[in-house]
Amino acid sequence: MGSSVLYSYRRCPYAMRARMALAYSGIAVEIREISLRKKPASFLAISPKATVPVLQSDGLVIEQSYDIMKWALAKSDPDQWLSAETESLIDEWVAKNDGPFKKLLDQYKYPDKCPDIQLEETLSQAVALYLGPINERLKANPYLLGPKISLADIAIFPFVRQFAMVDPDWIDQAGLNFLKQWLNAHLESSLFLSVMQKYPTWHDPTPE
Ligand SMILES: N[C@@H](CCC(=O)N[C@@H](CS)C(=O)NCC(=O)O)C(=O)O
Repeated sequence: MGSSVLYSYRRCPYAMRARMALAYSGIAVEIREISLRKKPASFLAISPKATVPVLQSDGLVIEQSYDIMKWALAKSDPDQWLSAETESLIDEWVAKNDGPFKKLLDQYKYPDKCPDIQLEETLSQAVALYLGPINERLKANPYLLGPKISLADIAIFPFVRQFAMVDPDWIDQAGLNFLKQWLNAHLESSLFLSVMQKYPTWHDPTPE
């Protein structure tokens, strides 16, 4: 395989999950940490939609984090994070995460941008729609789909992490103990820690 490049942003949850899948699959990739305020021309040239992560590999460009994860797992999935039997269920969890839950997360993180929305309402919707059902599932099993880790856990926990970081006491107050345990296990995992190392900001080489 030729060289692969991932345009990334360390704290972006979409980029985190892509980096984790690539690392898990053992795919060598050059991580280019970019500035979201001053995006490099080489990145905009391959992906005018201009969101991270974007993977470039052998002439292929993948512009969606979940697609990057699946691409990586199709190459190597030693612990079977994804299978024909689990795929549609995982897709459902991820769609719920990337759609309605991400919307609530943004409302919660940036309340100034949504002045009409009440904080309590956002929190209760997030619990009813998403965090509560996850907590219920985790009562019986350590992972979302059962006794084994799957792509769903990895695709979702960076977003739950962001939610929990807004107010570190809230998760306890809300009684989401199983969710908290699951989140902490992922945050302490060597996989997560390995993709959170810091890189200097990438700049395109200046033409001679
Ligand atoms: N659907 C995209 C969403 C990616 C996304 O929204 N990334 C954010 C950073 S977390 C971004 O690049 N935003 C553009 C910007 O901030 O300029 C994916 O799954 O990769």
